[in-house]
Amino acid sequence: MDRKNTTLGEFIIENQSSFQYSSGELSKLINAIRLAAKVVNHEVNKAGLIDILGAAGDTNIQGEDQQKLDVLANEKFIQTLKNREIVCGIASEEEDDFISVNSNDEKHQNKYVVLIDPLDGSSNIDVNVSVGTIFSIYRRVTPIGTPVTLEDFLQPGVNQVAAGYIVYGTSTMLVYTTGDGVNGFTLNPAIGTFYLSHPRMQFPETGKIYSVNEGNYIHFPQGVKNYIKYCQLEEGDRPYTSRYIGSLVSDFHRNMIKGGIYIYPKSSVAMEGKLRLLYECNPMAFLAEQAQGKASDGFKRIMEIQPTELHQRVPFFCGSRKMVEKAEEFMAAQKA
Ligand code: AHM
Ligand code: MG
Repeated sequence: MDRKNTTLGEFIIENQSSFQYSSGELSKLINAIRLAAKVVNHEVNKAGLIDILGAAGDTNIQGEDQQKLDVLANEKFIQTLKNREIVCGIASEEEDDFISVNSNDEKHQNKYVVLIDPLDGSSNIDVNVSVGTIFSIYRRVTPIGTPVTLEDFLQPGVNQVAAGYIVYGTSTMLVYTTGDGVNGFTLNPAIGTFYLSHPRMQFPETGKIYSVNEGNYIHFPQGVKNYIKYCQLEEGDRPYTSRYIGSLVSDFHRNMIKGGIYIYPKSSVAMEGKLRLLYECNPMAFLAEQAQGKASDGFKRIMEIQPTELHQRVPFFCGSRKMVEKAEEFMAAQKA
């Protein structure tokens, strides 16, 4: 069979039996995400046409302005997951607290929780730059039929059952893993179908792109400053190319295809960095590792961090394995 003709729907069915503890529930869940992705894609595409641009006039829990499309994407994903009754809990970057979905009702035997960043990089919408959705799926740790608790969401990334992102770019792609490699599907907008366009995606072992907001250089730890200087040095295959979209999903996607490293370090003004462990770093780390790449906080593996709060932030170094290891060497040398 020509793999390029495989639709995401077919792929999900074909691969269902390879999931551990497969019961079809995870397949249904990924199908629901696929559906919500199409709805959000439709809205993102017409952002410039209708009056949905601009701030919604509200702020999220981190005190940041919410864009209208953030709110809309949040609603669409939550609604789709809730209506189909396929999860027992949802946590979103845009919600203060987690949401229980009939988890205390014995009739509902759903065992998965979803953590989601409905529209990442949304400050880019007004200027027609790619944005993304990031999702992460865990099995609940508390008993089925009892209310979900914080414990079900505060799991280390190694417990993820599936993770992925949708990039609303020049074309829209859904990229995901269930722990058996990473596959990318491109949306044919004319018929609303995702096709397997990027089977078995892998980060090149090393690359020539570094992605970091260098405007914050002065505030970076010495280890990061030294690594950036290393990237810029004329030696061997360096200097590297600097590419920073400011949209994690897009920067990650490009680096996975071309080879590169993305860094959002801690700084003297943001002691834990900016990105959220549960909604952004863990899912991207799972994808990176499944694509032969690496993700760390500069010192240790992202997926082994035990979360302590829903909206926890963490420094993030992610990309081609050898590049992340080199950055870690610079961090270790400075112990910061
Ligand atoms: P958001 O979740 O509020 O959109 O923030 C996350 C985004 C990432 O997509 C991006 O890599 C980063 O913030 C850019 O931050 P900065 O503008 O500080 O470089
Ligand atoms: Mg985000």
